[in-house]
Amino acid sequence: MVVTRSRRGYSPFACTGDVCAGLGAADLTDWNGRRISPRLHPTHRRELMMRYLRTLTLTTLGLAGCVVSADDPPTAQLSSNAIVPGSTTRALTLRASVGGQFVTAENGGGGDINVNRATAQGWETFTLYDQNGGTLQNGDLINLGTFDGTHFWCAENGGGGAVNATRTDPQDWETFRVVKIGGTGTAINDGDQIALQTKVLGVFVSAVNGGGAGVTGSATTASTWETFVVGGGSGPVGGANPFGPNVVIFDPTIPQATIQSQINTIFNAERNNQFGPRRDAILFRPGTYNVDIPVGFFTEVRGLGAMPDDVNITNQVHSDPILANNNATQNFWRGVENF
Ligand SMILES: [Ca+2]
Repeated sequence: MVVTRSRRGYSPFACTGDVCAGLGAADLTDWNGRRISPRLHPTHRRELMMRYLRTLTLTTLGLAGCVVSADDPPTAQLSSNAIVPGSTTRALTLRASVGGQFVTAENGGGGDINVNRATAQGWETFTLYDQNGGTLQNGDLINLGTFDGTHFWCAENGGGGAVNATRTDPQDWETFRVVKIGGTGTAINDGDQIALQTKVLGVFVSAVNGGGAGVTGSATTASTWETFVVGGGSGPVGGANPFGPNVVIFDPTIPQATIQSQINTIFNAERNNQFGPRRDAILFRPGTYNVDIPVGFFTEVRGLGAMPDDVNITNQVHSDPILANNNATQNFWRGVENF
C-alpha cells in the first residue's frame, strides 16, 4: 500500500491497485473509502502522477520499500548501488556454448540458476541492466534481473562458489562484467559469445559440466564451460522488466522501428478496449523519438525526463475518434504527459 499526502493538503489517499498497470486503471480510494477518479479531479490526477513517477523512480533505483538483502553481510558488500541510474535494459537469454542448453532461474527467480532448458521462455529470460547505458559493449558492468521482476543473479561472496538468484538488491556481488569471447569489434549482439566475470573477485561463471546442472562462479579463466551465447533480442524489456509486461520503457538506443512496432502492438490491443481489463503504460527515457503514437483506451504515455523538453516526439501523438463521423465523445481513459 502506498500512502501519499497531497501537496494541497488533501487527505492522503491509499492505493490498493497496481500502479504499474496504468494510471487509468488504478483502484484509488480516499480515507473514507470512496473511489477517486483521477480523470475527473485534476488535483488528484496530478498527485497520482507525482506518486507514480516517485514510485517509478524509487523502484528503478531499487529503493522501493527500502528493500535490503537481509542475507548479505553488510561488511562483505562493497557498496549499495541499486540499479545504477542511467542503466539501459534489454531482454537477455543465455545458452551454454558447449551443450546448447539455456540458463534458467528456477521459478522465475528467488532460488537456483540452472543450465538445463532446451528452449527459452519466461524463466530463461533475464533483464540485463547495462550500467553505463547505451549499447552493450565488451567490459560493461551489468546486473541480471530475473523473470519475476524481483531477484538478481548473485555470486555469493563475490565469487568462488555458488551463483544463484536469491537477492533483491543489486550490489557488488550482483554485478558482473561482460567479456566478449571472440568475434570482431566490442559491441555485443545476439549470437555473440560472452563470459560473465564477477565484479568483486574477477572470476568467471561456469555452466557446470557445460550444462545439465547449475552454475558456479569460481573459474579463473574463461574457457568452454564459461562461454555463453547471447540471445533474447536487443529491444526493450517487456515481460521481464520490473514493472510487468504491460509497461514498456524505451530509450534512444532502441531502433525506432522496434519502438514503433511495440507501440502499434499496444494500440491494436487497446484501440477498442473500452470495457476490457487490459492496461498499458508507454514510458520514454530522455531523448528524441521519431515515432507515431496512436493512443488507445487505458494507455498512458509518459516522458521520464526531469522536464518535458527532455523527451521529444518528432512525429505525432494522437487519439483519433473511435465513433463514426469523427465523433470523439467516447475517447476516454487515456493520457499523455511530460514530453
Ligand atoms: Ca553499455
